[in-house]
Amino acid sequence: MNQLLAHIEQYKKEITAIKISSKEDLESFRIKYLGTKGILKNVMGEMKNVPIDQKKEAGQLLNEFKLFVESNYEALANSMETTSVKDKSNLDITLPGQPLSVGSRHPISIVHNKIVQIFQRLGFSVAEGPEIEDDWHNFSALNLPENHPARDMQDTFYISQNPDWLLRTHTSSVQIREMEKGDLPLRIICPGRVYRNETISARAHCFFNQVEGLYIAENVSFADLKQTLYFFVKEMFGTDVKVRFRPSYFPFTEPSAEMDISCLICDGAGCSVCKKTGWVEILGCGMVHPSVLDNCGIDSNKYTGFAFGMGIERITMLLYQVKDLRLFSENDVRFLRQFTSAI
Ligand code: 2NM
Repeated sequence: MNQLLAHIEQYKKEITAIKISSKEDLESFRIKYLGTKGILKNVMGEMKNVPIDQKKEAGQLLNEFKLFVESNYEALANSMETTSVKDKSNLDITLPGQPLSVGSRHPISIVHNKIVQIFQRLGFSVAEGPEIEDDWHNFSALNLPENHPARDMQDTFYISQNPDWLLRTHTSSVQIREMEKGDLPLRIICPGRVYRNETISARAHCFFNQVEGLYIAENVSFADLKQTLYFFVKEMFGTDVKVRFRPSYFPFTEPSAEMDISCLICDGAGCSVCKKTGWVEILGCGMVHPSVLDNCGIDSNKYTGFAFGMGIERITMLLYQVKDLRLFSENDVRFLRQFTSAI
């Protein structure tokens, strides 16, 4: 019993004097005193040598010692945590700071915002609609009745649940919805994602982003269309850019046209981007077909309008000289972090 007492006193002194300065020291302490082959276990083992009449007293002593070791271990562990924060003796204030990773807008968002801002200055407001459409809003109302060959121009994803439903192939469906509301005059742009079933390549994807514009009022003419698009192009690509219109065909407009701009890469001299023509196509447009107006309950004898549509990816590729469409949806930060913009 006396021997046990002496041992405990000895260990207590030892423990009180201990100073640790690292996690390793703390762990050594734990192993030495609290481990499975540690001092506490050892001292507990001495219980068997204590005479029966002293066992009660010895048990109390040992319990007290156990609590002493455990509370000391906790205190040391706590002091470790606080000193590691407080101890600034080896803090090197000349080290560079922790870099903050700053995000940037997706190039498609940047160009989307630019386009929206330009048209908002001309009095257009933004309209949105569903990405899952019905046949009427995506096709029939746009002068594309069932079995019309022009439907083949759009490789459509249909929804198996309901043969009338599909993923919109253009945002013209939003414009149909707006025209059906009957609030005239109407001056809107419709940005949004559209879907087409195409083989994925550097120039095609199963989805892309579009901005379509629509202006319906009395006496709207092709001259208004041209002037609006001239303004857009100059704001978007700069005042030096040249513009030309070519006649084209769309079922929902008559007459229809496509608009080209002089190639930004070679300034019209001819390169791979413009396929040596000096011109690149950027949008389709035309005067809204009277049947489309009638389909939406608008009096085509009283009202006329123009419409246009462009792919945001295409504009972005021209503006930033991006060669492969797939870069826009791969989310590779090495590509994305090159675009910084306030908008
Ligand atoms: C284009 C080209 C030409 C267009 C037509 C309409 C609507 F709804 F008014 F009939 N919306 N968008 C249109 C016209 C779209 O995209 C190349």
